[in-house]
Amino acid sequence: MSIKQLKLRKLKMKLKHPFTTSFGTIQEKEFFITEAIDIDGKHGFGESVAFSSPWYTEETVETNQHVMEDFLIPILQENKIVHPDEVSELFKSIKGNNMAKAALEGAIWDLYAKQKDLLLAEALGGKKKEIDVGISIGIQPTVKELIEIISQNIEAGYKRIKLKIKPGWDLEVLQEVRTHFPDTLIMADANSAYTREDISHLQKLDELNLMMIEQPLAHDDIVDHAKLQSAIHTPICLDESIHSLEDTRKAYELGSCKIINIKIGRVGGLTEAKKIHDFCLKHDIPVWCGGMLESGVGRAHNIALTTLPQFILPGDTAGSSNYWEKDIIKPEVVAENGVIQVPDSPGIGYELDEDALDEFTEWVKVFQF
Ligand code: OSB
Ligand code: MG
Repeated sequence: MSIKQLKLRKLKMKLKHPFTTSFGTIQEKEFFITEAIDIDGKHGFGESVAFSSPWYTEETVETNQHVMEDFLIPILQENKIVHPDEVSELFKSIKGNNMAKAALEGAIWDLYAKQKDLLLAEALGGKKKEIDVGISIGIQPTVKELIEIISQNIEAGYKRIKLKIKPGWDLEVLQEVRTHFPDTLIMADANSAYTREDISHLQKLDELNLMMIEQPLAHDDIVDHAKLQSAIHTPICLDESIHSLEDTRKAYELGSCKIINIKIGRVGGLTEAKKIHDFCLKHDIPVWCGGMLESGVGRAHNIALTTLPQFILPGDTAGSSNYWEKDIIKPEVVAENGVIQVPDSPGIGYELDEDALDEFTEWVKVFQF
């Protein structure tokens, strides 16, 4: 693929509204935009999705930088790549650190698609021209405010509403929400806030007709989730616990969940995401694409992945304006009535907005190949 240069660009962007989950509040997103450049001057872009603190999983912005600079980029410098599927193979000697791996692999996938004059979606084998999306709503100061925000997002046409929950902000809140919105597709995401001691409490959520409950138990568990799934009717969706096709297979065999949330960063890149997708397609497991409060570049990758056929449930990739005053891509991602049109130019299909990039960039490092 003749990569000539790789750029790491560190950005910091302030979210329009703080986003509160069971593990804490995120107000600012620090991340890397990766850029792979070939001898013809074509550019491929990726994004690192880890947060500043290891609250969601163990990776952070700093561990991403360390692992990319000290281990992954040297591997890329030493090896020729013909197809982006080879990247995850090359990275196998480095354990874990999936978000760091995905950030680099993503830039290479985008570059590959542009070299072949294909949409990234097409390069992955995706056929959809538009995708359905929902929205994820953080924990709010009051139920009244939550209900107001849900109303606005139903009005905006989002295809499903995901609500963050935690002990003390769950059953009663959801009951009130359900009373206000009897027919809305609603799901809850606990981000690992419960334990097996809470099984009888979680059984009470069955009365709420939720589409699913996402990651109720520990971030690294699939055993207790199986126990919980056999005790509740609401489908469990795994997020944090799934890092690979192997994890997916084991969760499926154990009965730990009925739905999988695929996040490109958490599984180490698009190649592994596609493998998980293909397994789920074969075994009739519904999947959807999760979000990590990404900028436009990460959002574009999510859109491309979601064009694959088994993404039958609406994902978390809401429009740019839900997160940012100004995104770093042109045009920004727009969801109209909960539908995003897949862009139709090569690669990720969006241009980088140089002014916005300059505004949010803290530093740039260049690696020669
Ligand atoms: O668990 O899906 C999650 C945001 C931050 C950390 C974890 C999660 C989330 C979201 C929002 O639910 C995703 C998004 O809108 O990008
Ligand atoms: Mg989640």
